[in-house]
Amino acid sequence: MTRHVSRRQFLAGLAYGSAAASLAGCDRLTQSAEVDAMLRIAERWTMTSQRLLLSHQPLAREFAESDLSPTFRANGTQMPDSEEYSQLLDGGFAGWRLQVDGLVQRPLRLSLAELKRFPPRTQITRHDCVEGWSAIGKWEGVALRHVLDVAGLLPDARYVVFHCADELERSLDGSGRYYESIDLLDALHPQTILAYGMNGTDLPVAHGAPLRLRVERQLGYKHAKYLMRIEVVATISHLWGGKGGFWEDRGYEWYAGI
Ligand SMILES: Nc1nc2c(c(=O)[nH]1)N[C@H]1C(S)=C(S)[C@@H](COP(=O)(O)O)O[C@H]1N2
Ligand SMILES: [Mo]
Repeated sequence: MTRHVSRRQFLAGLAYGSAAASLAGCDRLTQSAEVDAMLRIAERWTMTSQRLLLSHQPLAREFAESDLSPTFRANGTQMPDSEEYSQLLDGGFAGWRLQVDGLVQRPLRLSLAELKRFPPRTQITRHDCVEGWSAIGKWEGVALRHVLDVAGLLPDARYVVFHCADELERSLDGSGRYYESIDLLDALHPQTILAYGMNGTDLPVAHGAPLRLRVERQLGYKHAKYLMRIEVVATISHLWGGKGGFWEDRGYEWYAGI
């Protein structure tokens, strides 16, 4: 004997428990068991696709101390030439503050000492530059996620922009300033850190002192050095060339996945 199950009964059966009991007080639309079941299915789809996205967030490979490159090349700016940076460097970065603003609940101005009091993370990873060289280094810093948690993201937050101290290209309007941006998937990734240490010492000037980004699943140019300000935004199209970064504005890919 085959028992015919109507589409309505089938959908209703997918809903957890008794639709009638759980729907008291709801409006007319959701009082239909069918609509209720559809909503539950949609919810499951959303959850499943989100889980899928997150489960495809692999960790970049981490290495051992014995793998450290004997020399780690410096690239791009190796000494920002602004008066402001020189003064900060002369003062041992005691006067430096990382500004965190934009779409956050609590804008921050963090000193190096404050950043070092946050839970530290150390990782040994390989840096790959598009110009065709790689080097393995040890980075110590704080998870960007932690800083964003302290600041509190507002609902429209989608990207994190990194404003740097250096001008890589001379310009009158500031468009030669180095900057970068990543989306929240990378910003909240456990290996995305704001590094103040390299190979067991304070971050050297050539490598971005006092603070640089490490976003390990992307190419070298995403790893902004000489951080001054972190801005949380909803879109990146209003910034300089509109492509989300110094090199992106000059033709490189915004998503530089390795
Ligand atoms: N502020 C700033 N960040 C920067 C650059 C730069 O010129 N200025 N160069 C980028 C490039 S192309 C690379 S490969 C890495 C180099 O980092 P390193 O100097 O520690 O090797 O920094 C990236 N971040
Ligand atoms: Mo690079």
